[in-house]
Amino acid sequence: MRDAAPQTIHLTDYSPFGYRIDKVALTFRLAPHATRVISHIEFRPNPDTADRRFFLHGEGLRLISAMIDGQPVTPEITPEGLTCTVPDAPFVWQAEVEIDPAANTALEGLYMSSGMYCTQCEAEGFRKITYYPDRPDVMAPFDVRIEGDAKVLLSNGNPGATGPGFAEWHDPWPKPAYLFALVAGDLVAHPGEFTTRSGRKVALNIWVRPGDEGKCAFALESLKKAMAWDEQVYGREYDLDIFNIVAVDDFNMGAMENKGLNIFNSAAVLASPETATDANFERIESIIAHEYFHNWTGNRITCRDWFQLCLKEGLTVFRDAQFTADMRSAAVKRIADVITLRARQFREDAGPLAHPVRPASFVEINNFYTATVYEKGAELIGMLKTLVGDEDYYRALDLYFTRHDGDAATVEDWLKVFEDTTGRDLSQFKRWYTDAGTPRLTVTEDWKDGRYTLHFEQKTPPTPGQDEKPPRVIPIAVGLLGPNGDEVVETTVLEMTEARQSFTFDGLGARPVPSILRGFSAPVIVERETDDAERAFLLAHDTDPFNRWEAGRALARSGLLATLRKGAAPDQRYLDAITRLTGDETLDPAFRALALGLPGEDELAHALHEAGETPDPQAIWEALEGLRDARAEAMKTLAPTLFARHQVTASYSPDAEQSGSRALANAALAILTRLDGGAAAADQFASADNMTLQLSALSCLLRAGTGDEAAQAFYDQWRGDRLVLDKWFTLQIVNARPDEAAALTEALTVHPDFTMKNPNRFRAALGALAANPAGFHHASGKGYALLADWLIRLDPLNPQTAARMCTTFETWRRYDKGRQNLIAAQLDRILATPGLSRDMTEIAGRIRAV
Ligand code: B3K
Ligand code: ZN
Repeated sequence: MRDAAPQTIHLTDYSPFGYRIDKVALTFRLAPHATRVISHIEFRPNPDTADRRFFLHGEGLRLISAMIDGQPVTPEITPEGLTCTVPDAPFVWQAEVEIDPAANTALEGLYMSSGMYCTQCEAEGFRKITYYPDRPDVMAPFDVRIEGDAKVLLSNGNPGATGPGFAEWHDPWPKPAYLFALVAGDLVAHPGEFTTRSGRKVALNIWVRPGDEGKCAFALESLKKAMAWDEQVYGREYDLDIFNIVAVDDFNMGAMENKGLNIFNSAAVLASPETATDANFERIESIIAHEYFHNWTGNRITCRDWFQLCLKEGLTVFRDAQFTADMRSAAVKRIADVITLRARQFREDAGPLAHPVRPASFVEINNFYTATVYEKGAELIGMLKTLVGDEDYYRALDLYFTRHDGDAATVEDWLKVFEDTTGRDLSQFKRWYTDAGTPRLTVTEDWKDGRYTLHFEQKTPPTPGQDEKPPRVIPIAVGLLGPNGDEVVETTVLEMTEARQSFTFDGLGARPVPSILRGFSAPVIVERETDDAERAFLLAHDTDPFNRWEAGRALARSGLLATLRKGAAPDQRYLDAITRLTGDETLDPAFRALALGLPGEDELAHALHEAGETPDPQAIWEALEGLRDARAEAMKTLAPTLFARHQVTASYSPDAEQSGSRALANAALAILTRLDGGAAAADQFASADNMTLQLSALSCLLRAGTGDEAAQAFYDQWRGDRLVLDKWFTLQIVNARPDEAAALTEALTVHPDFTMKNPNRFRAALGALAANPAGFHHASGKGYALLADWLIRLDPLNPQTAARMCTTFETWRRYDKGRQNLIAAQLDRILATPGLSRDMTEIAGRIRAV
């Protein structure tokens, strides 16, 4: 149990630790319920501070013995750690503790998953392994000896001596404790090799449970591509003799970048055509790259404190997005990223959990691995790159790597390398890091005597604890199109720094149509009076693929809002435009598949709320269904043609080209299912030889209400495969009708294959309910009560995953009084739970407080 009134940590309270560490040596004697950890740590006073308090973090440890310079000591122990009197000179701390990995259900620290030992130390898990200054600014080289009877014993760095029942590892690169890792189990390797550009041969291994060896090839290839890409684009080479990746079934997130020993959720590594979809393959490629890229942006240069988390996460997300853009289609990647940013980060920024990219305080740092820190953090890097230009961006990065290699750095250090490289003053840009909230960019225009002027006004609404928002620097990429669709002004970046600012374009023959915020050059909301004719024009002619997609999305959204507000029939202009665009065989199929996506239920609810209206989740669901039906009617000739034309006949590859074709064919199948009652989907389900086809067919059938038999067949076929079974749970729930979703979820949570101990399975059921907004927000309140029940049950076992899932409630203030009361009652019930974790107390409390 955590303490009753959790403490708030403030950025302004930072002070360096009083000691530095020259060396750490750890011995692990593994036993499921009684693992012994013996530490030998060489401390010396830190010359940068006079503070000589000696506090070591430690939680849930049984201290067996402690010595300083070989003499037994009796430290003072609290639930958070220990203090001890120490010499005012270099000294050696030695301790032995006992821990219980088999009882560790929080999946933080050393725990067991399917019989193997593994660790997760970021952010503050190392303190559950041994007493240590568990803070990222304390860096040290680690030697590790593992004693245990598992076949494979792994830790960070390069391998040392091994023998029966033991293995030693040496990591020469000083690292903070959060990058420590240990794995022990009867694993098998899918091996490979990479030679760096300076000729270092690196052994690569993907370690999995026996039986999964056949699902590693793609991850290994992705790793090699990432290693080569980081050399080519950022000049960064790998720095150890070995790089190990381990797949673990029970894991709280996607993966973890421990030095030389990445640990992955098995869902983010294992893939075969039969068991993984194209989207899974793409996600694996990008997560493998993300964790690998952390070797430089995160590990070699780490964070001074957890407030600087965006320094490694924002930058690494930006780098992995660049990688995916290079490996696949840049336009498709950008559109997909903006869809996610708006769905997750804009939502967060508009609600009670809004916080700056660099938060100023936190209670539980695990609650700050958010869309704001990650995705908006990445947008800030993209804006900097746009503002300084590519050449200066890479020069600044070179300086960052040389100046800060081996450092625990800050956002100030990061901005300073850009200032020193370019001579720019970035103090105004820094507001993006310190101020929460999504700026609204209002655009008006003038046209007079061949002179076209764009007037911009920026305003950021208040967020919790931040009422005033001074103007920010906003890079606005703009292009202008002539009346017949030609581009008359190519993409130009306007740099807005004031609250109000105008930009003029001269010498135009006719009033242009503006294409504003091309490539989504800043994470803002553009507000501009426009009409559907102009949107349809941009959808047909814009040369910027992002804005072309955006025009289609806006057209769909405005029609849907008209249906919701006035009961208007589905918008014919949208139907015509989307049919034309989707049938245009000169366009990339992946782009067309994305263009066929409709604004989500949550996006529409958000739009109504922003406009001061109260969204009705059921009405939103019906409006979308109505539009889908109308679109099927409008595409009744095109859909079967598209479906047939984009079938892939070559043998399966998850590459961009084949994935794009399958995405379009599957989007056509969803349309077709509304016309043929599911005949084509049933055929595809029966004949599919890969998961992308099988799953999309099942999804169509479930959505049509004719999927029960297929769902049973799918279960019978895949009941032995944990990852595929997760899909089975999710698909049924996300496709359930609003009035059935909560009951179905409840039924599935008592299915013998459901377990809350596995975060993937928990998310597959309860996360899927959250992803079905009309079901979750059903007026009965059943969805709210079910989620709250499960969060209360999960919290004592795994507070991190429980708290993350609790954010589903963050939009509660959007809805009508009835729903608000129902949700408030559930939040109160959660908050009144005795022994509620620090994680949940913070999240549920912040949500309830608004
Ligand atoms: N750095 C880890 C996330 C750790 C989350 C701790 N709650 C994975 C990543 O972003 O690469
Ligand atoms: Zn990361």
